[in-house]
Amino acid sequence: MGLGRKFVLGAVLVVTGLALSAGGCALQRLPNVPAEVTGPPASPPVLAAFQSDPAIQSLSDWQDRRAPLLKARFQSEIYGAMPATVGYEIISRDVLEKPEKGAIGTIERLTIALKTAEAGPWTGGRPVVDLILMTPKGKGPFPVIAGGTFCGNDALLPKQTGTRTTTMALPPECGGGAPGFLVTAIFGKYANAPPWETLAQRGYALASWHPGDVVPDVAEVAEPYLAALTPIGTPPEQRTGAIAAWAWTSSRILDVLGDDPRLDARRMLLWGHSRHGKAALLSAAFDPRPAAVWALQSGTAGAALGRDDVGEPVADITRAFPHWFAPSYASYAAKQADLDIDQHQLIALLAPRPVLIGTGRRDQWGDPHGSFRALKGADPVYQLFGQQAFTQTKLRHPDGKGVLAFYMRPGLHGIHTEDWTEALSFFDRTVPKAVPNTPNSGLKP
Ligand code: GTR
Repeated sequence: MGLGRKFVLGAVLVVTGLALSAGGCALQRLPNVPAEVTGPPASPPVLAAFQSDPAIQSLSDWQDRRAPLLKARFQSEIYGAMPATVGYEIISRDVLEKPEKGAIGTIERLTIALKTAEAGPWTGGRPVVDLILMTPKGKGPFPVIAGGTFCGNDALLPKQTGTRTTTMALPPECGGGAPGFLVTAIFGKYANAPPWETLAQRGYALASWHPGDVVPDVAEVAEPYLAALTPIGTPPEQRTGAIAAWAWTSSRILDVLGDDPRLDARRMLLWGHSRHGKAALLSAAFDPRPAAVWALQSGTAGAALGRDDVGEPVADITRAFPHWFAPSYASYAAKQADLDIDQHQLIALLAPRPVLIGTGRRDQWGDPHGSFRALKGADPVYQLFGQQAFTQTKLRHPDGKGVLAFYMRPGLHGIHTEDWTEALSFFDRTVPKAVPNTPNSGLKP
């Protein structure tokens, strides 16, 4: 290496180091949220009369009347219309790593075309999703942990660095090619890629895809993709938002995973961080197949209550990310309390399936307390299904009892070792080790 290049490299390292320590110190000064739960209970009470629907007295009242009403309301007021389910086609399947001696399992790349009701601006007219599927060695069918990646799947494939796995526009957070070490220094060791080897050792398969292959996470370019996914006849203020499109994408991926005999279709577990946590919750609210969900720091329009003015306001989220939502959501910007639904009702739509909500003590924007109270607010519906009540009172770790669980780890917004440790022990505890071909009791929605 010439002297000039050494100098440039040195300068880059020094500037990066300074930026990281300045940014890191500033962030570490963000105050902790209180150690005890604060704030009012979720409203409206989940079983109370809602609009013209009388109070819920039984499980069938919930399933037949209230759940469809809430689904309609979440679409019209927050997320926009869910796209129509049409089907998928596997265009290619490449084995990137075989379970040879020493290898921990098989790594495959699938290219999947999603059929849509209408042709759209995607190359070839329909969305094409890059899916990386990692299956452990040994005899399945394996439970599979499925979730979206922020910036494409490149970081999942350390041996293939340099491959650009998406051709879609990426948001600025993806750094326009910023070195992976910068991203992981700020957002945690697992910001870009789940700990695949640990998962494999624990007997889980991993499915990761890039939701931005369907709707790019860039407000300036997302609209034509959203328009193409919006069912014909939908009022303009309810056009499909990107979170709904990504939730729909999760369901299409579950179509693929559910058809794979190496995977256990009754143990497909959805997870997501932040915006993808919002999408994971929404997806499972509309799709009975995810057997459990882990939403990490999903915040506003995720697990956090929105009517209490704590955490990220509707005004901010709809200004920064107008493409994520139905245009109608922005009309609540100055009057959040006027929205007659809240996120505990979304979580309740997942009942009786296990839900783990993860938060960070310094992530005020993600509203840990509002997320805890949302679980509490959803709990009466879980009890209707005969599930053990959500009795957790401490924020730090789940109490290891019910299927609703919460944790708050130290630190900021990101994905760290502790998050995966909490998630795996939750999945180990709540998702039965199914014997192939026996009914997976307790998990059926
Ligand atoms: C933030 C946004 C949050 C959260 C987060 C993320 O900028 O305000 O709602 O979704 O992005 O996805 O990382």
